[in-house]
Amino acid sequence: MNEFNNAARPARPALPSRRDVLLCASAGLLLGSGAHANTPVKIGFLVKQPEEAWFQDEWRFAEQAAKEKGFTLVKIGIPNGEKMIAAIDNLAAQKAQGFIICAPDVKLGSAIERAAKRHNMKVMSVDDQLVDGKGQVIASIPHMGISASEIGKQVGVGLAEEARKRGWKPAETGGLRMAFDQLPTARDRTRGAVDALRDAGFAVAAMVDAPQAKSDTESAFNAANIAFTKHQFKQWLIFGMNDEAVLGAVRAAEGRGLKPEQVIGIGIGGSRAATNEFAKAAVTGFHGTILISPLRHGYETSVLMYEWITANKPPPALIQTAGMLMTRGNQVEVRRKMGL
Ligand code: FCA
Repeated sequence: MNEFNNAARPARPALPSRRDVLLCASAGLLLGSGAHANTPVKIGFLVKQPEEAWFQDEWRFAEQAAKEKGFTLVKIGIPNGEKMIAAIDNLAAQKAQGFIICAPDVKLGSAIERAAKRHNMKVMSVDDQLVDGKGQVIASIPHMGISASEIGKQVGVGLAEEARKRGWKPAETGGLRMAFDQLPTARDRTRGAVDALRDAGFAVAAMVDAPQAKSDTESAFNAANIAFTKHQFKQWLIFGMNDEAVLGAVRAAEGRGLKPEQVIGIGIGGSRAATNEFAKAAVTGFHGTILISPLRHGYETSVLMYEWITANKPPPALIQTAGMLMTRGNQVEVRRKMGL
């Protein structure tokens, strides 16, 4: 028996009372087809990497929305496709009316849309936009993601500025792109950084790709180690899809004896992974991060889903959020400006 079948549900008389009927009728007018006034709202929030600080922050802000609006939030980690489908089925068994998802693989998009339809649940994606079998974006699933190439460009501009401040010569500088190209947002972010470095006139001697097997710090560490073995430069600019990618590469650089003065790494995220690094007594090669908003991605998506369920108001098809360069020096001010 499914554990969720036991979820608390209000006891109901077999026949609806006159009051229930009236409530139903007015709720039908107010809420459209999606929800019933007496039915508690339940929303799933499914993320691919629950161990990552970014996703924990997203969940924390989603909880805040749940508390404010009075709905139940069901958080489930979905590291692979099998767990993901099981999680969606569980949500349906628990009578959730909708869910927000950052899928373990964006190519699962059509399967996700089918599962949601089958269970009559609403679905919105967050962070990673879903694609169909042909790799086309599924525009019928509302999405909130970061403006990937813009944020990548901010990384590139930040790197070029810091390199100039340090008086680095482009001919002695390598650019390390931590690559995770199977994920479109990761590809767009890192390509944006490459473009900006070029536009900023800081043409490094070589742009080296370090392909990560997975999107975590350990895979980034391994990928960067291979790149550092193959290519030697006096100093390095390091960038990637997120803070974990850049931190892995910075650790690999340290392991190979590169000093913090020889490394400028700028990540994307700005959650605990980055701020822990800034809190270290000694400066490291992790120079900065583009702070993005777990508040918007966690709280706002949850409120949008809640309004879709209760007021039949669908979310905008696409929301792209912005970021700001955060370093050791300006972190307090930047967090405040981003409302965090
Ligand atoms: C992707 C990445 C995360 C985070 C998020 C906004 O899902 O995997 O690390 O950067 O986008």
